[in-house]
Amino acid sequence: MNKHAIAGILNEIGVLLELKDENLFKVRAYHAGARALETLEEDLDTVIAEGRLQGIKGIGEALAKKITELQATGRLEFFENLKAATPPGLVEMLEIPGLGAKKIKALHAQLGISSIEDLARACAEGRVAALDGFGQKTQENLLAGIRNREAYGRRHLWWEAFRAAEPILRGLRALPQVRRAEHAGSLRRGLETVGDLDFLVAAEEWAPVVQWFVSRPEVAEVTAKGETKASVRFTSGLQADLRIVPPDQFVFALHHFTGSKEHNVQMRQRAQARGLSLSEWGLVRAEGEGTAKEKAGAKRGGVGVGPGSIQTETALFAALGLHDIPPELREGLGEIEAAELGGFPRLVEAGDLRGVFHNHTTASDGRNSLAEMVAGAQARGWEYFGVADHSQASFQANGLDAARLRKQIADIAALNRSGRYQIHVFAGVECDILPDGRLDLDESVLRELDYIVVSVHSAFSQSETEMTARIIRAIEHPRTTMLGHLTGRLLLKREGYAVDVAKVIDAALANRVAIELNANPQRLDMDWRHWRAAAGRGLLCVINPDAHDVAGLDYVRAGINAARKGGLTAAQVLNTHGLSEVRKYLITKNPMAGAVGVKT
Ligand code: DGT
Ligand code: CA
Ligand code: CA
Ligand code: ZN
Repeated sequence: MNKHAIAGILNEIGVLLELKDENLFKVRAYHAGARALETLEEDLDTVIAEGRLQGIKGIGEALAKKITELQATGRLEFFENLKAATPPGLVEMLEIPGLGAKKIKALHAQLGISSIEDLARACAEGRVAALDGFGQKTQENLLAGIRNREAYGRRHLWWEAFRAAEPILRGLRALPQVRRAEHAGSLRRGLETVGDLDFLVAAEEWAPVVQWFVSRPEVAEVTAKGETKASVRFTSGLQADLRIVPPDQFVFALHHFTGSKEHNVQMRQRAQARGLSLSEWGLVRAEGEGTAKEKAGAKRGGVGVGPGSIQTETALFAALGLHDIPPELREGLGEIEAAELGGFPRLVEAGDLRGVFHNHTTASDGRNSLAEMVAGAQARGWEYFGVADHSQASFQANGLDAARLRKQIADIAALNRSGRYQIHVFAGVECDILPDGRLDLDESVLRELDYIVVSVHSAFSQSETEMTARIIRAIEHPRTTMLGHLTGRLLLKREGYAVDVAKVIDAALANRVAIELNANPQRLDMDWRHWRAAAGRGLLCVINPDAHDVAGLDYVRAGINAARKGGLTAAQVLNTHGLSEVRKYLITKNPMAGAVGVKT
């Protein structure tokens, strides 16, 4: 077991102990131990092998024994027993925003609440507000948190859905009966959350395909099974539909099941206005009323629109007098009107990216070292890589003060000069926007950096007016290069803080500050719905993975999705531009930008 997994378990132990009402010193010792492991710069296996674990600050004898056991066996008896002794309902309550171990303990002791359902009832009956340290406002927030959890519980992050879908799609394509297979639905449209997966297959023989699909090892339940379709629920809770069609219907079915519903309704109306009828089976002349007839017509290749003439979605759109519409734009938000007037520009693609800016290392709360992150970025074929660790106010993320930041700048300079990597490393920071809108670091150190990402990480409950003024003040700082995760939302978990997005966009435009499209699958912030109009006015987007480890660099794929949904072209995204173009942009904020470690 690696140190991050072990740290995770130590934190869990801390929480479980607190729920059990253990002495707070003991509780804190586990959290401190977890932090010590997370920030350990050396290799844990080496430290243990050399018997030096106990000497590390924050790790005493008892903790060292437990860490060693976890590292060697991946299990810890003490933890297993502790988990078994804690009511699962109490642990689940930790998922409600605003509920920590302390409050859960109070609810349990004073009202006998031991599950989320108990809590919902107690809130509805007003019993929680009456408790010491709770009050009316807390009770309302808890109830809202429970409702959110119910509403969100049924959807999944695009990234999770994508990762679950990929191997199934590959498996389907490898079956001898399968001619074509695609995923459809919200996953293909690149929506930030996905209700269920939709697979579409063209095959002449159906039974073996259905059988293969329902017998995947990750299937927990087969909820429907027919001749040409099946629905399953995976152990992860994600559900998936499979539909099989004859090859000549594939393109119509693909378009239909890609949706969205709103897009489909508008497409059908458009077909009707032209005397045609569009369905999942085909595009036929509307004269033959009735589905069965349509279906038969479509099976012969589509009456009236040229037998077999429609083999691609592009041809399908063309048959209705439309330019091609990329799946990401099919939300019924005016894309059909736009496709009538002209073609869409080529949208940004993953291969367009030449680098990324907002990334963390072990210097703050990242899990890979500077060198590991740089090597990872280089392996992805990028030209440049920006390091933006947290600043001092984010103490929970081990943020850097001026002295530590200067040390990192020197490390980056040395790395650039060493010639060890072809990729250029930019020195930046993710600087906290303090509650009053000032930046967390002084000008004297800010001007030594190539760029500055400014982000809100505290005082989330400010009013919309305060928060908007706060962010705008940070944007107006002469050294600010880009704004990080504009609303702070965590999809399916936490709403963003209240902020007037339109005013922030105006300020970013006025100050020529880029806004980040944070590509972390939980964030995708600023939301795609704002991008088209803003970029049309000249707002520069930067797609950042906010990576905390090397694997996190791949999140850019989720960001590209969101950017495409926002209609962005490569030119509108800063980090599709080459190194010299990017430098030109960065020096508008700091004449010394791009100079760290560059020989002059
Ligand atoms: P989701 O799964 O909630 O994230 O969203 P979708 O868009 O994947 O929806 P889903 O799985 O219910 O259906 C897949 C597609 O099938 C949907 O995008 C459009 C099409 N579709 C399903 N039901 C209807 C319907 O009642 N009318 C129309 N026009 N299209 C439908
Ligand atoms: Ca779906
Ligand atoms: Ca579905
Ligand atoms: Zn951040």
